[in-house]
Amino acid sequence: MSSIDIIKTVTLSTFVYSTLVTAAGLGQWGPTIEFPIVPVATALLHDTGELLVWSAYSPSTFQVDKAGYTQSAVYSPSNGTVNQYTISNTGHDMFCPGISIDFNGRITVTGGDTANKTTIYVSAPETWTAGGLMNIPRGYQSSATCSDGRIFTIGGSWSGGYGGKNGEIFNPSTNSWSLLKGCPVAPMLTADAQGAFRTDNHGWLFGWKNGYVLQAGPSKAMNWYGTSGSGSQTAAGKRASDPDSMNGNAVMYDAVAGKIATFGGSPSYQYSYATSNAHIITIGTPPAAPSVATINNMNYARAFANAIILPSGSVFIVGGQTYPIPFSDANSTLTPELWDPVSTKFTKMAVGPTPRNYHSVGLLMPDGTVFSGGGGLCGDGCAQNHFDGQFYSPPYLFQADGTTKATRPVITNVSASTIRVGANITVTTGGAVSSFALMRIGSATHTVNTDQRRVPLTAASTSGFNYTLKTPTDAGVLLPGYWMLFVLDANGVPSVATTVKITL
Ligand SMILES: *[C@@H]1O[C@H](CO)[C@@H](O)[C@H](O)[C@H]1NC(C)=O
Ligand SMILES: *[C@@H]1O[C@H](CO)[C@@H](O)[C@H](O)[C@H]1NC(C)=O
Ligand SMILES: *[C@@H]1O[C@H](CO)[C@@H](O)[C@H](O)[C@H]1NC(C)=O
Ligand SMILES: *[C@@H]1O[C@H](CO)[C@@H](O)[C@H](O)[C@H]1NC(C)=O
Ligand SMILES: *[C@@H]1O[C@H](CO)[C@@H](O)[C@H](O)[C@H]1NC(C)=O
Ligand SMILES: CC(=O)N[C@H]1CO[C@H](CO)[C@@H](O)[C@@H]1O
Ligand SMILES: [Cu+2]
Repeated sequence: MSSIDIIKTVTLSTFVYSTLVTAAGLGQWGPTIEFPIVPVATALLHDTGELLVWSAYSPSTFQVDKAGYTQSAVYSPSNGTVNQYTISNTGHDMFCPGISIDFNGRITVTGGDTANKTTIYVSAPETWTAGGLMNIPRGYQSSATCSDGRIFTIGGSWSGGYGGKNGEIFNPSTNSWSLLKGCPVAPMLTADAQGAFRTDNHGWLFGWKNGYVLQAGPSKAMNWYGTSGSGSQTAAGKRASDPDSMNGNAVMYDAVAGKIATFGGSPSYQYSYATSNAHIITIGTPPAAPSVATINNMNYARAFANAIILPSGSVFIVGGQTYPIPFSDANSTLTPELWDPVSTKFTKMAVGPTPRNYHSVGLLMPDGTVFSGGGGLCGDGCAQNHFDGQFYSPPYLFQADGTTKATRPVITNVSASTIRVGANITVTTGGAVSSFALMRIGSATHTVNTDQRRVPLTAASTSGFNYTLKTPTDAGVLLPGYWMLFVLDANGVPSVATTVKITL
């Protein structure tokens, strides 16, 4: 079987916009979309706007080292079609991996059930290709694309043995990994009740200036990892009094200002009370320590939630449990909330019908909606398997009554489809608009999405409905790769995005 033979095509009969009526200001959930697998991991395909999802060797269960292939599916928002595939040619079961999207939009998936492999999704022509083996086998590591285009990873004792999962870096141009002896994992370990198996899981990593990566959690301690030469590590302080916050979320909602928001998590991976804590971390020139502000708490405690940055700068926080237990839907937080970066307040949104906990995902779509899906992978017949997802429409897509769709601003032209870091972009719109944002195309699994990032843009000059926007000059801020360009009107209603490629 080739890497991408279609197994089955399903066109959904439910491809209609939800007519659910919700109160003003809460947003709206669309219909439930069924998948042939549990969507445990996901990435947006930059060329088609389709949603790629995958599980393990099986649609519904997993086993480390059981088999070298992965079940996947692609959902096409334009017509509601789901195509199911088996990815077999790289011998990699990509369950519980690290994911990073590189400067060329290649979705780089590392470790997991097959702990030493790297498999890369390439579009046009779409194919999965083998990357070099990691020096250290890993599962539950995180990875981050760096300002020079290489991909850093650290942690990951869920598979491939316990402990010693120090940093290494992948060079896409040589297709190979190199250990960074100056990047020890020890400073970023949590004090998890399950010990080494858990202490290095799901690092909150952010590629930043000069090849540095900020590790902002989930440990109490934050660190800068430098990736030049043989690597470096510098302690970066603590998130105020936040405890270890495993399976919490951290999102760079304003890269221009160096702003990261963090939400929830629990001291241990499981059987540990989640917090509702929230912080703003402000980063500057590494390795200077960030500043940290403790802000008002979320309405709910959460671990295993997903946090999705919207083009407006608000963050949609969905799912999770107040007391995290893998493969359980007890204590689910079904009410999502929207965080406003200006007031720093959290507002409860429309209740979602399905628990989204361990092994759930969330992702921003080019139409400004949010995909929320998955959860489970606990064997055939397990009630916590959620073979489905829904698109949530935030309040910014509605008029004040909360049900009538808002008229959206329209992008009629963008001056170039490829833009160098620091160059101007001229965007032409169908009418007056007020703000602009680049949103990096995301990937998600296990609460981690190190690809998503928001870069607000300001107009350097305006002529009619032609807006010339300045872009940041540092590749650590505007990480090259594929980004969605949104314009927003005076009411904060976003356009549908135009995808552009940012290059060095
Ligand atoms: C649905 O759209 C995708 C592209 O987004 C296309 O490849 C596929 O053939 C379409 N399927 C049907 C049944 O129209
Ligand atoms: C990679 O991992 C597989 C099993 O997970 C193992 O059989 C193989 O020997 C490993 N390869 C190397 C080079 O370590
Ligand atoms: C639209 O943008 C393209 C580049 O993407 C440019 O070549 C073209 O001149 C623009 N057209 C108009 C009408 O502005
Ligand atoms: C961006 O546009 C502004 C306003 O038109 C201009 O002053 C500036 O020189 C441009 N910058 C670049 C890098 O082209
Ligand atoms: C906007 O730009 C287009 C080319 O992209 C040009 O034809 C048009 O005259 C410009 N309009 C104004 C008001 O500058
Ligand atoms: C903190 C909390 O709500 N814990 C509950 C989680 O669910 C179990 C099983 O339903 C309850 O026994 C706990 O009280
Ligand atoms: Cu997992």
